[in-house]
Amino acid sequence: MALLPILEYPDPRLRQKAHPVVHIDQRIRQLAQDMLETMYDAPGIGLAAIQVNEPLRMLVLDISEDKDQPQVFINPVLSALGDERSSYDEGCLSVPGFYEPVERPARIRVEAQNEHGVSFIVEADGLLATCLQHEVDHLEGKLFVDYLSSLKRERIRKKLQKQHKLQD
Ligand code: GNR
Ligand code: NI
Repeated sequence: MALLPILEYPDPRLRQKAHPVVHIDQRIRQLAQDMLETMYDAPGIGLAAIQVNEPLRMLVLDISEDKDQPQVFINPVLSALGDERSSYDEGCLSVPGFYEPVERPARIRVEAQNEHGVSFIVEADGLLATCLQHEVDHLEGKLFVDYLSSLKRERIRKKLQKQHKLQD
């Protein structure tokens, strides 16, 4: 098991488009376990591989209260169900310390494979729908700050860049 370092905005590596996972093998299962450990440690409710500098189309999440329901999504395909939208205060482990409301489709469907290569389908609303859309955005190099005004986004970018300079 290993804790992996999480890339932080505005790191350009977060803007890569992630590649499909071709073989779901032991390396991928180990990465999923390390991502879950990193997510629980942070703590967060989701984590995309690109956030730990692995540009692969996979994500982990656990929105359960007791943090005992880990889920692994490999090569997820997401679609909106209906036109209803809902707003949720979003944060991101790659944008630490900032929370802003983001409006997204309220109900979605995701088809993916688990860490054993078994395909499954999830229909979601509420927090799970928000989290899955946030994670699948990461696979496209997209961050929740991209939905904010350029003024808010620039303010966040400058604050984080200043923190990173102080850390170096
Ligand atoms: O831990 C997280 N919390 C969260 C809260 C509201 C909406 C989305 C999220 S995902 C985030 C973890 C993360 O950055 N995943 O990419
Ligand atoms: Ni995130």
